[in-house]
Amino acid sequence: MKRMRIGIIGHQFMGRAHSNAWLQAPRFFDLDIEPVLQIACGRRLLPLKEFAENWGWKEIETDWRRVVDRDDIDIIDIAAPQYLHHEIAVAALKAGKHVFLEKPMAMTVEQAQEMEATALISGKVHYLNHNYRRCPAVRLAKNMIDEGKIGRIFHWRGAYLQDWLTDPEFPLTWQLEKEKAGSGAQADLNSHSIDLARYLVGEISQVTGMTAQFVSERPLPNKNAAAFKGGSSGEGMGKVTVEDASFMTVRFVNGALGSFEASRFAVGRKNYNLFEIYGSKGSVSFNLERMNELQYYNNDDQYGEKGFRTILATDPSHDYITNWWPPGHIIGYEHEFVHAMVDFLGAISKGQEIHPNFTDGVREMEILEAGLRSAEEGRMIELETL
Ligand code: SOE
Repeated sequence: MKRMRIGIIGHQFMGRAHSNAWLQAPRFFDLDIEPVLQIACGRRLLPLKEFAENWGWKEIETDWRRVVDRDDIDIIDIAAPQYLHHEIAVAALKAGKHVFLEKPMAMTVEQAQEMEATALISGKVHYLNHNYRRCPAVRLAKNMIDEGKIGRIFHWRGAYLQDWLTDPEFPLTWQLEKEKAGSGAQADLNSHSIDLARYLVGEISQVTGMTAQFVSERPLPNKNAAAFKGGSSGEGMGKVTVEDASFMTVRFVNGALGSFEASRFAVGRKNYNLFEIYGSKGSVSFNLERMNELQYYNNDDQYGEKGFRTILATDPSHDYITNWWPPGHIIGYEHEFVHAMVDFLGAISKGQEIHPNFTDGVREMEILEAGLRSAEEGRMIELETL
């Protein structure tokens, strides 16, 4: 079995989700490549050391350049904040590494374009991790749409709603700083919805956007503060420089009309990543908080017996399920990351592409940027004019 050594950059929420997935992938799936958790990289030595020991990373390093420059590293896993994505991904691809990159792709369209060009020239596998594409229930929706079960699509409705920033005392973590996050709910949450909309409905041609900021300054964070995990330093306040909510309406190239709602102030919604797709022959609806289920309305059902039904996507016929448990023994958030690692290693072994890749990422960045530009300028943006 071919072994491939991984260097991971970042050890917070995504570092944990990725480490778990690299370990579980060979335990539940037959792989041609064995992933080796070789070296973990982060800025703070003590938490990095604890992270490496907990997950079994063999070495640690505080300078990502030294990880990228190592000849014995085959894959670079970028699980760091997006302000680091461009520099690390370009360097890793130029050093001949395959790149597994956490979303969102970059800070700007220009950065994303350079990452895509470098990836295409490198001939290496480049993957942008939008984990929700690899939910069995989302794959079921994709298969039903591709088989024509929904017919001509009229509408997409995406709503990615959380509420972890509603408390004005929640500290100013990096997700709230433009120079580190690029933007707020738009890049963090609408990026996921845009990826799912492109995957399930198609490309977007026109965008209008509107944003809001509800809390303009917050307590400075302590060193342990992170997404969903507060902790103030007591050293004063800092300015929030991103939007708290970002809504868009779009026209798809195929004529469908769509809407996107992204907010971290939707009190009561924890990780409510919802989409609804309405077509001529039927409709589907998915919500990550009930991630094993797909709602389906079949417009060809018997008159008087029509209604949305709940499909539990845990049968052997549903993608990935045979490698886990019997029907009804549901899977969770972390399993999508395992599926991503399995497909990423499969793409390397077969010399194939995996989607979403950096070309998908450029499309996504264009739509993200169009939404924010529309909100700023108060006009609809035609995407090909970007
Ligand atoms: C915070 O909003 C966050 O961690 C996102 O950054 C992730 O992409 C999402 O999957 C969960 O919530």
